[in-house]
Amino acid sequence: MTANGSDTRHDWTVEEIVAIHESPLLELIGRANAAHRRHHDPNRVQKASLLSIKTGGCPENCAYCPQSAHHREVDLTRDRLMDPQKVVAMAATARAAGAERFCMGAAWRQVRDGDEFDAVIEMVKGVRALGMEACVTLGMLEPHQAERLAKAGLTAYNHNLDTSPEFYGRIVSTRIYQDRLETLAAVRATGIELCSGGIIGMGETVRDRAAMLHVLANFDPHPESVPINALVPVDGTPLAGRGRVDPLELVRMVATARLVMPRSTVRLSAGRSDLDREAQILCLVAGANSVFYGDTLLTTPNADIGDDAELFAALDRPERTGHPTTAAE
Ligand code: SAM
Ligand code: DTB
Ligand code: SF4
Repeated sequence: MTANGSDTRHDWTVEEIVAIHESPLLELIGRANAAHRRHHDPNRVQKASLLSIKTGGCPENCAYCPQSAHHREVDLTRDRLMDPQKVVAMAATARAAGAERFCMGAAWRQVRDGDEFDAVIEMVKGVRALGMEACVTLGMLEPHQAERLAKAGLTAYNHNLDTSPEFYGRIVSTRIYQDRLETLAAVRATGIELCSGGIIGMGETVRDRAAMLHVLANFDPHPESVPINALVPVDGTPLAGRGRVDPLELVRMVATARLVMPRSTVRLSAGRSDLDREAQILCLVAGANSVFYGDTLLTTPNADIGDDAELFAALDRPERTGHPTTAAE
């Protein structure tokens, strides 16, 4: 807590964040849950739906990403920008399935003015007209492009820092960390919410994880939305051989993000398909309050819809899950 009693700080040090991350697990989860309950409804988990509106062929060389044109061995079908009407129809279907937020991703290095950007603007307007939150992730943006997205009613712009400034060069060499920060600044200047987080499991250290959270937590205000992804290792990418992360590492990362950015929406993002129901619930107890819902993330499989139905039923009322309770009948 600060002197004025607030637990929202912008002056964290990396050492403090490492110490939080490395604290005894039960204490960490307990503290994170208390922070979560101070600022959020503990029973509310927002469902967001994700759609790849333009797939593959990206000129950037992000080592984790199946959509990079540099990773020729990846088995992925490239796809041109989708038709806005089709995108909005898919958003309506996602809304009917319970999604409140619709996130659209394009495998672009940066936005270019012209027909394709005009089409994205149409998508944003269409999604907003459905009464849903709209988020897009389109790569780097210039201030005037951020302004156009704001005018179209965009709720949030996703642009992940992915890892620490120190480790970043090991993951991407076609752009620098400063490029990411400049896009985030351009977005923030328009009043669009920031959605920015990262990936664990790429070979980074705990200090790198803490250093990424440090950059995010020193934004004032904090990013409204912080996605925490576990690497989905994809064949043909340089990180294909990395094992899956231990679910408890994800719990620690979520809890640490919750403690250093207590008011933000922490999204349990890629990698959920490898977590059993109980590991996901631990992440929710540790402060995650949103998940991506639906068959696929951008190009890789997401958690199974049937499993998610069971997860949400279990969170709601135990007797609906079909698992008998131990209480006397
Ligand atoms: N091209 C844009 C950009 O990089 O900002 C937007 C799309 S990009 C696919 C969005 C985010 O997806 C990346 O920043 C990264 O965090 C995440 N991502 C991509 N591939 C992933 C993977 N294999 N495992 C986990 N997260 C991944
Ligand atoms: C984010 O942080 N994770 C989502 C969303 N923002 C765009 C993307 C995850 C992508 C996982 C790999 C894939 O499906 O291509
Ligand atoms: Fe391109 Fe984004 Fe994938 Fe990097 S993460 S290769 S910028 S689509």
